[in-house]
Amino acid sequence: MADLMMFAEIFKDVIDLVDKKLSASVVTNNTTILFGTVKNDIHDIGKNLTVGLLRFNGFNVVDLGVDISPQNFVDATIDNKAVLLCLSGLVTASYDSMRLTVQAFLVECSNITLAENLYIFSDV
Ligand code: B12
Repeated sequence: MADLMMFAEIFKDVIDLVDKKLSASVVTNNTTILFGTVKNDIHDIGKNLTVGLLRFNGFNVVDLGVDISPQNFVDATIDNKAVLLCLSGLVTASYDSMRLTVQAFLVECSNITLAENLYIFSDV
């Protein structure tokens, strides 16, 4: 566990450094991916790894952080015109949060303008 936490800290610092060096120039397409760990979950090592790798491969990734509510995901998807939503979560409680997040999109879709094709991926 200690080794994993240490790795996560180092990886995050490396990503920050590379991000600063490459800045926006590494973004090679306009596809916006929204990423976040769902409500009631604070695990983010795997999320940060995946976000970093997507950014290195030219995607514009908006990382919302951890413990994100369904409504926050909906609002951020609209604000950022995201076409891909990635939900991360490791604890059992995150199953419910993911379900509620997808439900929130189904409810909101009927009265707001979402990206025409929104794809939702989850980690579970
Ligand atoms: C590190 C860790 C922690 C750290 C988290 C640090 C951090 N900043 O993330 C700390 C110590 C804080 C922690 C806290 C807790 N933890 Co914890 N934790 C772990 C541990 C050991 C490793 C998880 C990890 O980071 N793995 C490494 C990463 C690289 O792998 P990954 O997350 O799977 O990510 C990969 C993929 O999933 C993918 N990915 C990630 N997101 C997404 C999204 C999409 C869309 C896609 C496609 C892919 C993708 O990318 C990664 C690259 O391959 C696991 C046990 C385990 N072996 O998994 C327990 C574990 C997840 N924790 C657990 C628990 C219970 C907790 C606590 C509730 C403990 C407590 N009582 O306080 C709290 C959580 C509180 C909360 N509300 O969230 C349980 C969950 C059990 C359950 N069924 O609910 C586990 C399974 C341990 C266990 N066996 O009991 N934890």
